Amino acid sequence: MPASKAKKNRILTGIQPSGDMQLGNYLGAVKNWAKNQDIQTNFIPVVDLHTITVKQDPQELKKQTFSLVAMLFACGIDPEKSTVFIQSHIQAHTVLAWILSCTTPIGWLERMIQYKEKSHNQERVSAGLLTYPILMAADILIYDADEVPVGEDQKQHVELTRDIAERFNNLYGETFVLPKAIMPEVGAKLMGLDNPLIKMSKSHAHVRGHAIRMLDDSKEIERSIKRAVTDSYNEIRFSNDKERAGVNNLLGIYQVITGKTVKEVEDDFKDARGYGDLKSRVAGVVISEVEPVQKRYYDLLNDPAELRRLIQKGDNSAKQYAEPKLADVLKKIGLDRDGN
Ligand code: AQP
Repeated sequence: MPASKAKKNRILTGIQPSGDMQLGNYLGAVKNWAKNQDIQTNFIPVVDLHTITVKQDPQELKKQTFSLVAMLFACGIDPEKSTVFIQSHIQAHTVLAWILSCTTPIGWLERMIQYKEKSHNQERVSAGLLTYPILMAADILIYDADEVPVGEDQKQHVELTRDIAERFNNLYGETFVLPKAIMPEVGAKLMGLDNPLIKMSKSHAHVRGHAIRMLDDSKEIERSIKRAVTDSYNEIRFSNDKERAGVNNLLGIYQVITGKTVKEVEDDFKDARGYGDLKSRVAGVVISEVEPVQKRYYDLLNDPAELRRLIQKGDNSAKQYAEPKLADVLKKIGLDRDGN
């Protein structure tokens, strides 16, 4: 088949409205989704139903959800090429999740590492925390996604999705595509500025000083990077040494943004005067990277009618895939409305 006619891979990749998008979400994920949108078919749900497994302030959740959609477009996701939609607007996801929960053994869920970690030492654990990988499976399977880009922590959930799909296919006949987890390139994982041994996260309890948020102004970015944990070696080079993880992280951020090789990055800093200089140069490239994104974000946020239109467009496009798929599933299990 000529390359131009080859079927594009279908990618499902969600993002939670659990806080302001941080630089790790952008450099490690969203920027790549935008880069690849001509060669793959992207489905990008803002997974608000996943976010409520942990208690959220309702007004804040609503604000974060709409803000995140605007941020995705500001980051270069093109509404003409990718389907961005709000998970809770497509009710077929939750219906399918219920159906799949009836064919999924509870032991499969209890084995999930993330469930064990998140429920550990908690007095009350919601059923949603246990069953949310089934909702994630529904999110993926309802679009016949071929690939799901995930970090190490979510790989097990994609494997579970394959098991869930396989079991359903065995019980009711070929229905679901078995999706593959794909891991992002090494180096695209940003670590916390305050603790470079943990991943940078938007919902971190003390997000200031921990993460660079996409909406931080230049002063805030400079301040956060200036305070970033480093070491006493005063040597600017990449290293796998845990003690040097802070400097490694700053160099990694510089590298992902500039697209340079390890050697080119280290050469750039040959003349640097210590970590102070490293930090101000890293802050400089970060600011140049996020400023145009911020401008596009505020332009869109100041045009709520356009934002609503884009959300409606994404929702409608997602429904065109999700609803017929759910209808097929309902038919297979004997819940369709056809009396014959
Ligand atoms: N630090 C990171 N470095 C590289 N990639 C990252 N991603 C998240 N943090 C980093 C990637 O961003 C995408 C969307 O993530 P998500 O919002 O669905 O959930 P997450 O991975 O749990 O991201 P956060 O910021 O850490 O959110 P909270 O604090 O709510 O848990 C994913 O592709 C993820 O790999």
